[in-house]
Amino acid sequence: MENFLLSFPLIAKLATNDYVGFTFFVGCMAMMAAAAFFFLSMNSFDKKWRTSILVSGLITFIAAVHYWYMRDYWADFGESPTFFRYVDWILTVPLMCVEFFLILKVAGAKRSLMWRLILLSVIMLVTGYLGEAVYRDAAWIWGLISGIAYFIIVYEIWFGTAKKLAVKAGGAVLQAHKMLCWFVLVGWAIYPLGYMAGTPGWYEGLFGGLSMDVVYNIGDAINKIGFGLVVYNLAVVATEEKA
Ligand SMILES: *C/C=C(C)/C=C/C=C(C)/C=C/C1=C(C)CCCC1(C)C
Repeated sequence: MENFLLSFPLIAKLATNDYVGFTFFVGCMAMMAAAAFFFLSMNSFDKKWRTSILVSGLITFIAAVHYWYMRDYWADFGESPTFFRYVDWILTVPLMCVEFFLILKVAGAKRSLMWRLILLSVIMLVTGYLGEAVYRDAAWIWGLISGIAYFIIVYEIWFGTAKKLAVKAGGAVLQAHKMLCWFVLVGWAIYPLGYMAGTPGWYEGLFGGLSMDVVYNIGDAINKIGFGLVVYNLAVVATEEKA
């Protein structure tokens, strides 16, 4: 009996040198903790900010669930859980676009701004998926198209309508917007590096030593939790100012 159970273990063994598996494991825990933190703190804020904090919670919660699956997938098959990865992103990245809209609503942000950002993020991710999973031989072309969509997002929030609204709102909202802009410019730039490390192309070898999944996992932890904390901080400051 004992031997029988041992041949069908319920949990996969994590080798001590499995850095990828380790980052999936820790990433999962970090996302769970962050989600609990955002959900539980939600009601201590002024009504106006609750939806923003709720969305921070949803982003990390959705990621936690996907990390649970990705951790398993990696442990069982030892390969990148590309499908789960992109399902996670296609849900969470648009929600990050919603965050921009929500904090800029005080300055009169329109839904069209939100939909524009969401559409760009979907283009960025779908083309990335095509390059990474479907047309790997042409990965650099799909990566380039994805990168263009990414740059338009960066332009929009740094210099476009979103920026103008942030300036109009001023104060804590402008500060938070600036921080989120930095996350998108620097934090999100981590992903194309992972992509180049994990797909074939002229850039091969440039990032050869890096593991795509480790890069993506670090990017996710920084961006999803960091983004949420910026919004959390805004809610704290704005609620205090009012009190
Ligand atoms: C929580 C997940 C986040 C914030 C994921 C963001 C993903 C990106 C910014 C991905 C960008 C890519 C490019 C700009 C080019 C190569 C393909 C991608 C999809 C990795």
